[in-house]
Amino acid sequence: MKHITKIFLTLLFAISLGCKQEPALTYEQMSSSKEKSNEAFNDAKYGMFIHWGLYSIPGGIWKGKKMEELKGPKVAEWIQFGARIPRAEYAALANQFNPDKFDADAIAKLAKDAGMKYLVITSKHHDGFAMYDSKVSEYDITDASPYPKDIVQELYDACQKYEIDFGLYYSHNIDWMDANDCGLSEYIASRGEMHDRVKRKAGVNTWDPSPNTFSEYLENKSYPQVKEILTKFPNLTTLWYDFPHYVTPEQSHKFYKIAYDLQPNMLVNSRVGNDLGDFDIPGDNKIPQDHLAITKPWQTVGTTNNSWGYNSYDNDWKSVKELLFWLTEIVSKGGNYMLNIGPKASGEVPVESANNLLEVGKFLAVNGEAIYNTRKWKVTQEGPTKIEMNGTHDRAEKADLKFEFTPQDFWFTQKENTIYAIALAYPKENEKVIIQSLTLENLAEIKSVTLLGDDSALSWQQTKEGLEVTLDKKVVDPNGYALKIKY
Ligand code: FHN
Repeated sequence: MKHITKIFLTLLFAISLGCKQEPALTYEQMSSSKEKSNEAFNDAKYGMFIHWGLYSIPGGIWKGKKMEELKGPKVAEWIQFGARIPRAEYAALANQFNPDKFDADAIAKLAKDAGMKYLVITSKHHDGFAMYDSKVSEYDITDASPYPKDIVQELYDACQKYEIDFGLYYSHNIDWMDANDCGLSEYIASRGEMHDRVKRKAGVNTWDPSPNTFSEYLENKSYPQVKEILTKFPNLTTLWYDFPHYVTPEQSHKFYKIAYDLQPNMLVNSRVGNDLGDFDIPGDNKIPQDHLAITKPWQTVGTTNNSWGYNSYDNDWKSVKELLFWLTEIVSKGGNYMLNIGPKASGEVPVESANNLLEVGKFLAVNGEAIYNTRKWKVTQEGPTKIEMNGTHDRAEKADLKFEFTPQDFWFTQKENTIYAIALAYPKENEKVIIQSLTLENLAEIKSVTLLGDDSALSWQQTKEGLEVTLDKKVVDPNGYALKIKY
């Protein structure tokens, strides 16, 4: 008997050695293992953001008051905050949410035809309502609304069909239904410093907070839902956390680790909070002026008008020319552009935004080689037109802003021994353009110059003034062109 016990105990010890827990990876180890995903991110350049939820029903107007007459941010998805709508009253919107015109295939095809390589949709925004069939909370599309289908699942499946990479937005800190005061009191108790944002209680439900604690929200909703969406939707390229102002460094680390443990190759954005994250977000509708200071991959997120969620009275749509400016300015600085659509409550995409996206797509069908898979060059742009964009309201407040460009305006990207020069205006017939950054000393000897989308011969010469090119009436896209310059 003793002999058997001895063997059993030896076996048990051996097994315990084999099962020795590996030490948990550090954040640096997790983040530094994503080089391949970072490269794919930097290649993709352009994607679709979708903000869609119960807020699309009021569309920026609550009991006759527009967002501008309410408190807080003017973007339409903040209407519950702005109008201080009690949770039960806001949740009742779910009873009428029946987007019978939602067509996931059409939206994925729109992204494809727009030249977008990836798509990120709000799985749960600040209002706490899940746009997917959640087993963690019944405050979701399939349990609380008459719409029988799982919106996120439909879009996920459609994106697979069109080979559009898929990502999810999740508001992990702010939740006006279930997060009590969104962690504000813990923040003040533990960190004390009173940022203006904290003094303003930015994003906090102060009018009808849920009775549970913020910690209970994290444990019973936020962490479990993140695990849920990362299990339900495999092979995501992006998890896009947002508004992390009151989470602690430990909580940010936990949100990052949950993502890594379930999908180790997926990128997590910097809004996981507390300086973590695989890629940076310079700001909403913000093009960084100091792009060289950004050491991580980065992404500007932008609206097609001035709101993320559908706003029924905001028809200030970014023109095709403006959208092309945003894209070329961002990509020439080495960033990604994720451009938002805000579907209506019906599920329809506002036609103005869809049409403009499709025109940008036509430009990219001809000139995409100058955008996708490129990297920034030492010169990002030359020419007389300089436009700074510093935020969602910055553009709305710049009434005199015109997106008109000259034939001397060029944006540059590079790929190995090729420079691309992108223009958003043609020269007059037979007028020569001179690209001043492409002198012999600034580049090297140019071997060939071609016009993307047109294989016919192009007259050019490299002089001490730069690269002189005559387009000879060639037009490949009404909104502009790109030169491929090999050296
Ligand atoms: O508060 C949100 C806002 O509603 C929207 O989702 C944007 C998108 O970047 N993020 C937060 C504000 O920065």
